[in-house]
Amino acid sequence: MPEVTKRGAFVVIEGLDRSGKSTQCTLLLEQLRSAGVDVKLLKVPDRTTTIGKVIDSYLRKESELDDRAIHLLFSANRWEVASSIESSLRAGTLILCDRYAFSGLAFSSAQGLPYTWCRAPDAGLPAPDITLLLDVSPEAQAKRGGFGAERYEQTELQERVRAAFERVGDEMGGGGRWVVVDADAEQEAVARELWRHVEPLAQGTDEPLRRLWD
Ligand code: 2DT
Ligand code: MG
Repeated sequence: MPEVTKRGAFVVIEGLDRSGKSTQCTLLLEQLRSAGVDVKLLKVPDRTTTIGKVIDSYLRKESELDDRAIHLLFSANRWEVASSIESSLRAGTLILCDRYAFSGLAFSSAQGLPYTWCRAPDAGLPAPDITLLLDVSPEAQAKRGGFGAERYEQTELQERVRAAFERVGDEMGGGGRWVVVDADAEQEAVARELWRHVEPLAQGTDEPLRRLWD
């Protein structure tokens, strides 16, 4: 009988702009690697694919698209990597993903698209074992200096996105799969908090892989 091995865990980091999300992903990646964990870092949107290039041009305001059309492209950009996420997890690799379907839900519903409509195209994607939301207050966001020039990088919309993330979190419920982390704290404190949640999953999990939105 072959030895039964654990699959890799699927860890998602979500957050607003200026929440320190990308920095924390890099720190977490380094910490996992130095603990000897086989880990892959993904970023969505992946701006390098054919669909990703259309998304990139839209985000940089070089093109215009209907809100629903861009929402579906963001989702398609996740479906492009869904099977490779799944095979990596089955091979025992931990997948660390910078943003995921929750960003799609939060940003598009904050633009006024119906929430249930926004959920639909991501149904069936591999579900994370844990999602860590880096929650930054508007005050801390402002203190960290100006937003960039991309679409969505403006205070009023970010406040609506923050409220939308709160709704997503409420619907994800308890059970430790959705964790809000205070991202106003010092970088090292945030990193320690993330590690506290990720370390128990670092060596893999026996849990069956779930799908959104189960
Ligand atoms: P980055 O700054 O992290 O590259 O994100 N977004 C992202 C959506 O509107 N829908 C989605 O499905 C995803 C994944 C968040 C670029 C911007 O794109 C937004 C910020
Ligand atoms: Mg950005």
